[in-house]
Amino acid sequence: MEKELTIKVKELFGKEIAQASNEEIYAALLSIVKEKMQEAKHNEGKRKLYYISAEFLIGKLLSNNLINLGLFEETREVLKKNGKDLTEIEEVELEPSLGNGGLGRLAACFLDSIASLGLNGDGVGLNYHDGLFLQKFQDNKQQEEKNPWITDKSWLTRTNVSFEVPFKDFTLKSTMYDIDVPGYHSGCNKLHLFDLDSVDESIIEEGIRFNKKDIHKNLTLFLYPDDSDEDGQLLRIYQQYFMVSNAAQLILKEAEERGANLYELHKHVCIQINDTHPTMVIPELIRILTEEKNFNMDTAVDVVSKTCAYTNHTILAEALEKWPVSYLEKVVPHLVPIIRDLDRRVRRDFHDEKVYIIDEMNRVHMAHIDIHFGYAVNGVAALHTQILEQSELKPFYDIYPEKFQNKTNGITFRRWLVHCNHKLADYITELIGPGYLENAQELEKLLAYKDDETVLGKLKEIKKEAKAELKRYLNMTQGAEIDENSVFDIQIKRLHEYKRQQMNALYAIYKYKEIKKGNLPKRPITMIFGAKAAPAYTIAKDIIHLILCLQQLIENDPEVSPYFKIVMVENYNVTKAEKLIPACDISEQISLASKEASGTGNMKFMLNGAVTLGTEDGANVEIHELVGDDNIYIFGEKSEKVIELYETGAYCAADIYDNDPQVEELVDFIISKDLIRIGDPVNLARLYKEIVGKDWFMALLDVKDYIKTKEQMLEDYEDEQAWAKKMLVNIAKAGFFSSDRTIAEYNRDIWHL
Ligand code: 26V
Repeated sequence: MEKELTIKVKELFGKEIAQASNEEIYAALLSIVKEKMQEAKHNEGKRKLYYISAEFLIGKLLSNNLINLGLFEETREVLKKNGKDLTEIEEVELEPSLGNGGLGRLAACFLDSIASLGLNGDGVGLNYHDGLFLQKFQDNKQQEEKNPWITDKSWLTRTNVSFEVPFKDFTLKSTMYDIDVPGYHSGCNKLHLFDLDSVDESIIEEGIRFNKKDIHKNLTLFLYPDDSDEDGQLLRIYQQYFMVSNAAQLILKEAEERGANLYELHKHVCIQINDTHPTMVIPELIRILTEEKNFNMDTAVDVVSKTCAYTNHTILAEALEKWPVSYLEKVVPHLVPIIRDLDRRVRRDFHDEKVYIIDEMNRVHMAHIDIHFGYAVNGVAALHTQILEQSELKPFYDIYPEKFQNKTNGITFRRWLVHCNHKLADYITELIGPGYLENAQELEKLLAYKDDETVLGKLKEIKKEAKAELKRYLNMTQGAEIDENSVFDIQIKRLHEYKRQQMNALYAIYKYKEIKKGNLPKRPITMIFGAKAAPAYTIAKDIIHLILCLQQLIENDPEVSPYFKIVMVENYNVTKAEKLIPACDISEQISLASKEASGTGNMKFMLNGAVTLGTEDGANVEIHELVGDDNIYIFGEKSEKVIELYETGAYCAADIYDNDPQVEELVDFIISKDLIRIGDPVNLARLYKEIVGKDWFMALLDVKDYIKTKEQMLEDYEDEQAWAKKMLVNIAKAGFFSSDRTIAEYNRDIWHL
């Protein structure tokens, strides 16, 4: 690397490494790494996977690519020798914001594992210019700003591949950009991101407002543009069809280039439909095969059904896509006859309106297309799949039990351990060798050190360093002052009522009041939040407002601030997650049981030695089984009970509020004089009303058990040795959650590459 970097820096900037700026070194490294990846062999195989996803939350790529290419250490040394710091050079890179949260990050972890396992599989998505908005806090409220990330020096490579995508009123010509995806010590795959040359960032007005009707200029501008009105929903349909029409054309082109007989497409291709966003790939493929390749309808339906598989990522009704037929008519009228035909087939074969594709309100249920006309359906954690089979998708499970499978999510250890916490990774390697990086189950070898004081001491030391590092980072990025000797209690994830940040805020109110009463904690507590709220999601924004107001209230109260602190991290993203996760003591995974399909943050925290405080939800259930009762803190009602409460409508937040003075006191604080003085009475009152009057995600149901369990956890934290042992067990048992395991299972049971 030394020689290459020297030559490159000289060639590009006429300088020596030591004289070059961080920007120049970044540019040189980017160029070297891109060249290496372009030279690398693409993974091969008769059957090729296309992972189609509206989101790929890939994060910054420099370090990760260096790690996977086996060049990380070497590069760091060369830079160090020349007085440079790789961490500082990484700051130059802008984070692509091509995803919202778990679903997009999962897609990115999967690409890493697919490449690392040497499998022939590419990602297909869209090249959003501004991706997800940039979050700013102003007057204790979230403001959204545009978030451009594409510069002339990026990981994107423009290709010559281009397709015509037909819409009702016009045809658009796409451009395909590629990002290389190097496997860990293995071949290289690609992420194909489709774009439109006419997209124009200058149409963005203040904040993230733009003309939603100007499709030529706005198509790939934003990820998930606000769809609270019809124009926004139409734009989503434009985006989705643009994505899948390009994908379908690419897939057929590549299959034909490889000499595939399209009547046997399924032997050469498999398509993973990541949530319902790419569902239109099914009718689009059928359309192309029948219109352009002379297939009859039955054969086209048969071939496509044997090619596509669907992953479900949520049971939340409001997140399950249902497009009005009239909207599809406005954007992609040529797909409507095909969708109607698919619906007729379903009605011919089954006489249960719950499984129809088009409902009585003339809405197309996208998931229903995937389930009927795909060959596999999977949930993303054991509990989630069980809920799909037994309640949410039961009518489908009764028809196609053989299609349903579980594939518990995973995370790539290359990013979520080696890159973000190399001190811990190095120490693990010192103890058990590097084998765990290719076979994560080897982490269990750490259990041999469960009672080894030196090892436990070292784990604590590494955690403490990560906490000090986070302290520096938060100070530098947002001027926060935190105490590395306090307990770090962290909840970082999208803001949603089902994730129950509001319940965590009620804990903060509880703690504030306790301290005011003189019940001081044994050790200071730092509560850290990070979360973006969808721009049109009012209550989510009100919850952010509450947290920010509490942060200010505590900060300015000298009676409380020495013992308790809240920090809400601005613009939470992958880069920030990489700094926060290694420093965490208590990992908050407190969704209402049954609602969090899996969660993947829970896995990242565990791998980095945090202890989970969670409900029996999503993958928490599997974490619990793996680490045992002693190494996780579980509270709250179980999913069966919650599902029953929804079915019977028996939950009433106001009853709890009226009958429990402690709960009443906490909730009332939201509209107390203390908070109204700081915050906006409209927002706070609206949130108060929502919690007392509705509380759809049942924060009040679990809040007391939650407080009790967190208090127990804080007490147990004081037994440092016992706590360090919990850390060790969590790390040792995290191997199951490697996305290499997940991908091996997808391949074994669904893809057969
Ligand atoms: C989407 C929406 C959009 C409209 C408003 C409400 C709402 C609520 C939830 C969602 C989630 C969409 C799908 C999703 O991101 N699921 C996440 O997928 C992760 C990877 O499988 C999983 O770990 C998370 O538990 C799951 O929420």
